[in-house]
Amino acid sequence: MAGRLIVISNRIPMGESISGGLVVALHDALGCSGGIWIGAHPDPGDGDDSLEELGTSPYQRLAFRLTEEEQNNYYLGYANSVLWPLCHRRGDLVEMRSEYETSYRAVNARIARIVSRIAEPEDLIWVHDYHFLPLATEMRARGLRNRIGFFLHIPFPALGDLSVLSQPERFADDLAHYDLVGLQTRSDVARCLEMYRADPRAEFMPDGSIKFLDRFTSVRSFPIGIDTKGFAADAAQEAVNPFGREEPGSYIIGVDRLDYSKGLPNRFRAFARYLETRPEGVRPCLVQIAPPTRQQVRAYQDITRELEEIAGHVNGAFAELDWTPIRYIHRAVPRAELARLYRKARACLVTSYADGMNLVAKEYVAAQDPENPGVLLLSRFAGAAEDMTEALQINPYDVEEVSAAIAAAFDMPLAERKRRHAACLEIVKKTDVTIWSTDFLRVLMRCKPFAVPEYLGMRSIPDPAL
Ligand code: GDG
Repeated sequence: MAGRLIVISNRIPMGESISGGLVVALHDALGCSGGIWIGAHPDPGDGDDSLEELGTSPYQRLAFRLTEEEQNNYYLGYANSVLWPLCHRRGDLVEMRSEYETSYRAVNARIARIVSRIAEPEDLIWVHDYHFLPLATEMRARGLRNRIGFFLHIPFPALGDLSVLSQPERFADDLAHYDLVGLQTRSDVARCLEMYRADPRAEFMPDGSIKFLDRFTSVRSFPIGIDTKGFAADAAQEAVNPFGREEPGSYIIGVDRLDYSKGLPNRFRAFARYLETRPEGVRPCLVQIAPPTRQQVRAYQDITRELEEIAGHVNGAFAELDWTPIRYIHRAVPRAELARLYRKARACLVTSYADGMNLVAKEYVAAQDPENPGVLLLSRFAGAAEDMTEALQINPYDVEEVSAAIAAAFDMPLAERKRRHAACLEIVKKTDVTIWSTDFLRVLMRCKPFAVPEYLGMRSIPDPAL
């Protein structure tokens, strides 16, 4: 790569410890090319254009600070109370306020100013997620001609749902300022292309790219994955015992940020239904790790309360002196413990109503002992279900079906568990996070440089690949 890689994401690793799939992948990609990672500092600031250095080796980490007002209106507001519910098919939870969108645009304009100051013509710019949809529009307006890629980690919205936005036509326009738009699945790509097909400003080119007004963009799927080897190694570490003396017999695991898109209430209901219908069967625990997230947003306070109530009811109805059916942990657990928890669990429940990919599904598979693996119960609405066809796919809206799938997981013979696990593991390896980032960057590097209208009298940068 001739230039540096500049990554922009809302979250940025703060300390020296590099863990978590995405962080590891971007860390590796940046480590190879030498580059810059820009993200939001968790503490508030006065919202100026300055960047704070968090570390320089093996690449630079730079943080901008949001004001409290920006944190409320841009982050909790437009990003997480408009775009997040919109993309997760929860239009009923969208909270429209004009100050949210104003702040969202203003923060994107500020980050564009900052990036324009530091980017050199040969640098590749990789923007992450729904916090920064209009960032390329703002960067192009400031004259940046670099190749700019975008990756959306969450589901691409359905065409009809975009009408929730005050100016839905800006969605297609903003995305078309990127040279490459990466999405998680083929279904996401289909929805994105449907949006462009319905837009008279877009034209499809013979090479599959889209001409939008005077610009070209490509849309492709790049299913994200995990650091498979690293995760499997953590899981096999026998020294780590997350339960101490309180180890349950057989248990099912669930690991999710406490988000309404993850279908947790129905998961608890389905588990209760299993206990009800199988009084003679295995008495497993459901170990649910659900660290809090976005707690200032009303919808997240509601789901937290609802889940506590359901867990209370289920435990009240079924618990015995020596057995608690649901162990609900409303905080984060260390990564090595998590890996170990996955390995020992007889099944993993993923019940998302909508999910870009769902890394938990891949982590669970990577963590298993191939000689005695557990069973993955995977919502058919998670992006991971598109390729992991040998998981036990479930409809999370159907409590009876999920409860029957729990029973099937406990009854499943070893040979079938091994066969299903081997097939899923193959997919997890094929979509390893390093493959994901290198594939994306390779395609981005091959994109034609940003087309500059002739009448502006500018020259586009030469393409070394041509
Ligand atoms: C978004 C998209 C897409 C969870 N609790 C703990 C913990 N975690 C880790 C898991 C996993 C990650 O958080 C969650 O990733 P998911 O993919 O399941 O879901 P989102 O957070 O919604 O992520 C999603 C992803 O972006 C990547 O593109 O797959 O669809 O929504 O890695 O292990 N980690 C630790 N303790 C916890 O308590 N250490």
